[in-house]
Amino acid sequence: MVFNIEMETMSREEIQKIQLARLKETVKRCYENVPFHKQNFDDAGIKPEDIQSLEDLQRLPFMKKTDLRENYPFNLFAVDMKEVVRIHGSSGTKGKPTVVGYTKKDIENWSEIVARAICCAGGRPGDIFHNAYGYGLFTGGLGLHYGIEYLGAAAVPISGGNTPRQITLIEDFKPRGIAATPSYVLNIVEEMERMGIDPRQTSLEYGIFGAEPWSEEMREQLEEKLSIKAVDIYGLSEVMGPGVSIECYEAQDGLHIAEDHFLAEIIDPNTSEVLPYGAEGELVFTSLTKEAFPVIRYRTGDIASLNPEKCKCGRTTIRMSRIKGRADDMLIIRGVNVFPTEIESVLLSFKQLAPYYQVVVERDGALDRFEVHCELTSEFMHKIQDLENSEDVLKLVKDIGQAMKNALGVSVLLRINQPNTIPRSEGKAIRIVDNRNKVLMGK
Ligand code: DLL
Repeated sequence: MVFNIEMETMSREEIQKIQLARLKETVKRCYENVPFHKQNFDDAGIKPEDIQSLEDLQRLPFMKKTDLRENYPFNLFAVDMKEVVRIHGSSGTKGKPTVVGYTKKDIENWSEIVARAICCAGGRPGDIFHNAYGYGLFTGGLGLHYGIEYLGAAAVPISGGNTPRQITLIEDFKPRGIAATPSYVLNIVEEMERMGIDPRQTSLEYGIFGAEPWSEEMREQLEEKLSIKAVDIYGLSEVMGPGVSIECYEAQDGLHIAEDHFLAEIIDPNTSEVLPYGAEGELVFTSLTKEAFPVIRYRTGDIASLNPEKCKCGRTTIRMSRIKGRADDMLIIRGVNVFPTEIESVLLSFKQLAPYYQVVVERDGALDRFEVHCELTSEFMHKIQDLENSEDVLKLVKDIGQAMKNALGVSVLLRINQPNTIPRSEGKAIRIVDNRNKVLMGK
């Protein structure tokens, strides 16, 4: 097993040297093998030989999700299909799925990247690892799976769903690690409580959670409820899958990018201008080692910032902040930009609320109306008895309203429901329900 841990503690000069050599190879591979890239480079008047420094990256054109759709299914692949050993993609709920491919070498690299990520989260060889990410076209399940095996840990490939069975296996197999979306882990915790099992008493010691935006307050709840360390893992199928970056368990302060495989930039989403470290903007990734599906300056749509400071864990790799949200999911409420994670932070700071919520968007004449739907915990419901006529609930609504206004700079409509009314997730939670284009059927 080759484990390139030293890549994580190199000096900036050393890592940049490796990055430049790999960037040159990637650019050449794209230019020579993918007509889409050749055309884009020619249009921009750039040849692979023009890339002589990492700064030259900025001369290259961006790639977007629409480029993947327009080249569906395999036209962006840079190798012969005979060399492709795996295909993943998005579910395609918004049109054609986006398709990505991997060679044997790509899978080997990805496995190593994820194995390193699990170590970063506190995992080690010999662990039993409960993998509740969905197995299938989605990269979560198989991505983690190969990394767990590469590390020399035992993968429990349970996938998502069938929550009572998940709990039986956690009780019986006694895993140290667990991976799932944060929203699904909450669902597992709730089911444990329903079954009379104390979630703090399981064998679990660390959790690797991601694939959807989540807040610091959500981390606190998960760590408290399960008595574990919870770290954030990021990735996207277009760039590879899970493992592009991950927090370390020592600092839990930003996600270390696997910089020997991915180059990150932050750009202004409106002007495409590259922004300095610390500035918030859209994350852009260039792959450095991928063979089957290399990406050049891929615009992720995810909003974050970059921090080049050495971490207290000893790693020197650039860290990205938690993802604030996807640019597509940004709500504009009476002129103010709001991400669901910001709403989550406020809601989860109220112990009377269960950690489930949705933002429902309706058309109200010519305007959009945003309603935040949340629910009470069973304990609080039990205490107040009557949701409609409780002084405590009135006070709660007022307090949350004020806290939202302070945090977001705008007031939002709040709907507080009975316990168990917001849909539970088995994968990525649906945070925004957009009813604006819903056609009303019937009489
Ligand atoms: O979600 C890959 C993954 C699997 C990451 C398991 C982590 C764990 P996609 O289905 O292609 O891939 O979705 C990628 O999900 O562009 C982000 O918007 C969002 N996302 C992924 N990880 C995080 C995270 C996988 N930690 C899209 N925080 C990305 C916030 C995340 N958003």
